[in-house]
Amino acid sequence: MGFTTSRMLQTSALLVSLLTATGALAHAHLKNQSPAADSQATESPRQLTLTFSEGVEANFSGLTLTGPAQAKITTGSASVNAKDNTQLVVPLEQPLAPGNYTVDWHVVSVDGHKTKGQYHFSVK
Ligand SMILES: [Cu+2]
Repeated sequence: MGFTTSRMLQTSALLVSLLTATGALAHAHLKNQSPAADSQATESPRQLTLTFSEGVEANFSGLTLTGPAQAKITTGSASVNAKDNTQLVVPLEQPLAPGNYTVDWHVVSVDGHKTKGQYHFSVK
């Protein structure tokens, strides 16, 4: 009986670690973005495009854009590309003044997991 119990515990510990590893792989990580992180755009972008490793849910995903002097920039609402649900698109309603910008993004991937992060770009 002791043998069976410890064997069962081992098996469930293995299952838990396997499930955990699979869950971590399924999270939406930011793969690339436009304007690119740490890049300098020569003219104001019309939109911000963020591409993730997994599909994301538009209703629970978005970003805040902070500009020069910590000013919060009003953007259009985030949407997911109808042809590619790994792409989150945020239109800009007015041209960005020259300076440094910070993007704080948060997404919920199609598997229901939340991820978030931050990157910077600048406009010349
Ligand atoms: Cu996940």
